[in-house]
Amino acid sequence: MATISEEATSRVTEDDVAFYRENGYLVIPDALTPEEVEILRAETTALCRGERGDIGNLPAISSDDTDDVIKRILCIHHVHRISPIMYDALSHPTMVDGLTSVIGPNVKCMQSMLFIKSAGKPGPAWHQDEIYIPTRDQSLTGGWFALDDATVENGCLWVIPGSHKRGILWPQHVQHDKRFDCTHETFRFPYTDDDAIPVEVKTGALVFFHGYLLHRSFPNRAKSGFRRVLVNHYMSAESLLPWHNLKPGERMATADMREIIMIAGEDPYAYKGTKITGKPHVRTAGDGGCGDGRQDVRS
Ligand SMILES: O=C(O)CCC(=O)C(=O)O
Repeated sequence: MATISEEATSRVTEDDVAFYRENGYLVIPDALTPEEVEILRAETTALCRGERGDIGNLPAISSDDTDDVIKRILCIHHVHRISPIMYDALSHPTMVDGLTSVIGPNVKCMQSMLFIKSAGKPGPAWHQDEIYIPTRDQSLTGGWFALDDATVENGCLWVIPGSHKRGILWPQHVQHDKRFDCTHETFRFPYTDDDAIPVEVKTGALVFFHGYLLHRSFPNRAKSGFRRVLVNHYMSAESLLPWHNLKPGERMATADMREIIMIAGEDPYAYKGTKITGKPHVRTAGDGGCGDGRQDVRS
């Protein structure tokens, strides 16, 4: 099976890190080679066909046409659990380079999300990822691989540069805006939509973004095609991860979700072991029928 590159190339400069600290995001163009993009696209199709194993709530399909197969899905969470190619992509050399530059030497990954976002599909409303994945030391970082050009038309990321710097988690409420999927919306923050900028990137780019950065994306308004993205989330290995509901008697201070993958350095909690047991699942698109998808859709 083809795999993604294992060559180490240092791409992230001190200026890049300074930009990230100031703005809360960073674009690394051409992080993926055209061949790597093709491998990840082909794997996306295989996952959407169900060829890599069980995906909870994968919608049924009768058509064999590739476009039909993938366009019915907005996003699959935790694809690395059943796809060796997606698993390898968690620690792509440019990803590791950037993450060790902005987080530190010891980095773990707890999540992958594969967005397809075909024409007409919505994006998530304003949010901060730390609301979903509490890292406690503000090390949460998204690493977002563009598998298509991401444009204003097809629903690229929008960010409020610098919004991470206050270190505040603003409140969230349920939203019924048809432009957005089932994620809650963050509100009552001291910025307006005019403070937001689109992050338009070419296929193969890698975008890093901070867990406290306010970001959202709009629907894919193109007439056809996809805005495919593989986005993984990472944090410092030193910090515990009190993600998911606490078990009876468990204290928040010591809760630590161990479905993690080390991608750089040492795991100070290696003695606890790790386990990757869950299955991937499909994120609900919205379309007026969110149901209990409005709960913590990041898990
Ligand atoms: O790519 C998108 O449309 C949204 C990604 C996002 O919000 C996230 O990964 O937190």
